[in-house]
Amino acid sequence: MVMEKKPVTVIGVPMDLGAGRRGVDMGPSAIRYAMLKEKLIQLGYEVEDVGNLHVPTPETHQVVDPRLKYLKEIASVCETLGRTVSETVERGRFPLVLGGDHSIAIGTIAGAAKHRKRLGLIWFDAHGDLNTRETTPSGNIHGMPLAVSLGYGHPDLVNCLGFTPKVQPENVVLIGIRDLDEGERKLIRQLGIRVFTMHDIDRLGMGAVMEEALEIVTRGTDGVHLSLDLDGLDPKDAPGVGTPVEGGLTYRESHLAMEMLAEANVLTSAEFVEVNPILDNGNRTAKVAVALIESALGKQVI
Ligand code: NNH
Ligand code: MN
Ligand code: MN
Ligand code: MN
Repeated sequence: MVMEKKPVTVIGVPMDLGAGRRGVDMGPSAIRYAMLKEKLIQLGYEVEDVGNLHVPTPETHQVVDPRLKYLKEIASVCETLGRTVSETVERGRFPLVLGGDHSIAIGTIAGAAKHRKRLGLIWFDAHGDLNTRETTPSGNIHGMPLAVSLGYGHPDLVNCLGFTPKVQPENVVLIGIRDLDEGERKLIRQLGIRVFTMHDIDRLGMGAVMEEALEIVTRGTDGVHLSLDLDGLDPKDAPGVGTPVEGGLTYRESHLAMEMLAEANVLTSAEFVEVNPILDNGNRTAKVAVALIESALGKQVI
């Protein structure tokens, strides 16, 4: 079967207000420098790059609430991002968002969910990103976007684009998880979210994991969003991330997941986040991100 090739719109979000350290703001440039556009054109896509959204610099702003650092600034960027993603969908195009730290998922998912009756969500990450102001160990909003998209968190974040929740727990899967905070474990249990930890992936294999994941995110949905945090991969394969955690997905496991997503032909939007070229080794992590994007958009060996 030939995959439908919707024209792609690349949206850069040089956000680092949600992370504990600087450098992810250079993620969009690093991914572009790794030949993203050229590779997608080679794959047969029409590609439009709308450039980067404006994101304020942390040095020129102040932390008001240390448990929700840069709340106002992040909420405002996410609102703009949500509108940009939503307009991209309205124009019949596939939004491909480049981060930036993971707090931007609040905006991307708002824009993606706006036009769907029900959105499925695949969350690739070492972390759960299910913290709230009450449970966060860091005050960093990049540890909160999945909770926010499910309707839990500060109203300024939860009400992005004026509706909540964006996704239902029964259509959300987490993959690659190996570092959860206590409050996140509680929320997972309370909502009954399907979490594929590294332990599950070791036991079942990525093929079986993705088969079950695809069933969950497509059950009763009319669109699927992929939110991929590069720290889901093992630091050996993706060293340029702000919060590396040992024991992650291999290069091949993550590729297999992307290839199965492409085969299923269900993706309606995607984002690739947390690439930090300052901490990287020869732009390796951005190159991995581009290779994963190619696989998710249908690149095959033969
Ligand atoms: N769970 C921690 C926190 O809330 C770390 C989150 N860091 C991430 N998430 N990179 O993907 O701060
Ligand atoms: Mn994350
Ligand atoms: Mn993470
Ligand atoms: Mn942690």
